[in-house]
Amino acid sequence: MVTDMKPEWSDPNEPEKFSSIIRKGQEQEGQAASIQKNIRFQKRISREPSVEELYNGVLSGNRGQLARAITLVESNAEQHFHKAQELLQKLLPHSGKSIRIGITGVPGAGKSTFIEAFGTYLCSMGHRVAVLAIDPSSSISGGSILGDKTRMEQLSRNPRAFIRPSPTAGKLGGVHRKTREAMLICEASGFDVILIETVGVGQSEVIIRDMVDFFMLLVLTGAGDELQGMKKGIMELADAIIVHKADGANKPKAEQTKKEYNRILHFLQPATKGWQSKAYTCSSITQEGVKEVWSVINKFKETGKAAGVFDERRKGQQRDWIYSLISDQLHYSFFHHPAVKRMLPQFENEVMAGEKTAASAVEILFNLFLSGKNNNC
Ligand SMILES: Nc1nc2c(ncn2[C@@H]2O[C@H](COP(=O)(O)OP(=O)(O)OP(=O)(O)O)[C@@H](O)[C@H]2O)c(=O)[nH]1
Ligand SMILES: [Mg+2]
Repeated sequence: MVTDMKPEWSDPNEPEKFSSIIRKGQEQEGQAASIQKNIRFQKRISREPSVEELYNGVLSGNRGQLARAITLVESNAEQHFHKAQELLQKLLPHSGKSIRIGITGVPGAGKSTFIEAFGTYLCSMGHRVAVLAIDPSSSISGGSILGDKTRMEQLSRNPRAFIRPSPTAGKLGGVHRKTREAMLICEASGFDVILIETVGVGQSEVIIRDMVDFFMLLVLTGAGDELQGMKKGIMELADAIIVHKADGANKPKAEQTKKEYNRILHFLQPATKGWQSKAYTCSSITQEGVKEVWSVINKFKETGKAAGVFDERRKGQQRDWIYSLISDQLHYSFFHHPAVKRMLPQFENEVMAGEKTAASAVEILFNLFLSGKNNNC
């Protein structure tokens, strides 16, 4: 008989998302004792770890506890939010010691392949590398870089690396907060290079720029049209532009594209005060240029630290974070307010029918929200 029994732990807010059903077994003679023993064992391993256990696990570099700690901050359950914040508060003094690198580019630019090559190189140099992702499509399609693990095969097997697919958005803050908090946990666990990948299609590159020290844009060869079509905005965010896949027959074209980007970059507002963003060529297949990217990042860190720009940016990011959390929280509270939820569809129709102005609908909704009342109007 099929029952709807669930495991000891499943997200109470999304119980239907539990991924399997459990079938009752047929008890064989003499099995009772061993089943009891097994149940006790299961209980021991499936118990949720305490904040203290996670804290100690993360600090000692225990990968299992690190993954659990990130799962906790990614949880959409309300009771986990407070536990996660308690953990983060304790870990905060141990975070911040890494170089945070953002990598963006159009789909197919080779971001994942670059991370595989770059990350593997850094591990061979004795670094510990954590790879996180902001996937703007994940909250819609459920996709993530999980599939990319196959493209980061070597890196995902490297004991010095840790790859975490992108979280899905939830109610207590979106993907933004979760990625940022996952980054702090990885730092506390001893990862000294954090790589954050995002597809450059919209707002995600602005979000990523706000949480990293160094931001790079991966582009493909293609002069003229493609370059003209590239949004100036995204180029102005980049500390380096990497003309990727500079190998084989593509190499001379890549050199040419590099020159063209350099010409444009020269006229743009620098992304970081005192740093001239430049274009470089690189191939993740032949590894040519991979080392150079790391030297550029080190140079950037050195000059930025000396000029105080590096620490200034981090402080500014911490401050801005408060505001993005406030807006996340306000957004969530407003749209989940029972009266707002109830009245909004009606107001939408009235506004569309030209019976009410949008501004007056918003005013009524805000009055309802601020009064805390759940009644209809
Ligand atoms: N020739 C050449 N091909 C490359 C290089 N890097 C990546 N590729 C190829 O480009 C394709 C896309 O690479 P990905 O790493 O998946 O690109 P991505 O930017 O992560 O793509 P999305 O995750 O879909 O946004 C793959 O077929 C790679 O084999 C390179 O350095 N040289
Ligand atoms: Mg990818």
